[in-house]
Amino acid sequence: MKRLTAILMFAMALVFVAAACGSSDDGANSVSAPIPTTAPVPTAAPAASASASTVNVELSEFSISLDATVGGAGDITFVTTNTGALPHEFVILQSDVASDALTVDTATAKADETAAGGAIGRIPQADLGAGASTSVSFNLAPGNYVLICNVAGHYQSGMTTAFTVQ
Ligand SMILES: [Cu+2]
Repeated sequence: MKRLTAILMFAMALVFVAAACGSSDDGANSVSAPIPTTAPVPTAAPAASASASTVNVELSEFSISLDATVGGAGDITFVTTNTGALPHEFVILQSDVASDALTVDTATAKADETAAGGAIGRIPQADLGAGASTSVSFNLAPGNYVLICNVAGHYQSGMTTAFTVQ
């Protein structure tokens, strides 16, 4: 008997819902929501996109990828993340040499940082183990830069990319 009552209650509830739906159709005109006639006007693109002050850097085997290749002169924060399985390092060279044309010292299997113009910033591999993320800021003057990982063999394997400050 309890079960029958429950079924009846359920059936009545369905009828009520159906009736409610029907009546809402009738009243549709009275509840029309205001329709926006103009889309939101997008604000001007931030200048940061042209010359970033924060650059996200992803290091892995064997590449360095940036989310911005042009930075604005002054303090630039590099947020580096090692998504690879090996420790990497992050070296900033101010150099007019093409990023893939640095001289490699055959004895050490490393790019010759001095010949390239000298390192002006570095995150050592002790701070960039697998999965690590490190953020550093450097004050950079306008010019051409090459960003590399100079763990032995890594530069030659492709861990290099160009960066420009303007
Ligand atoms: Cu590396």
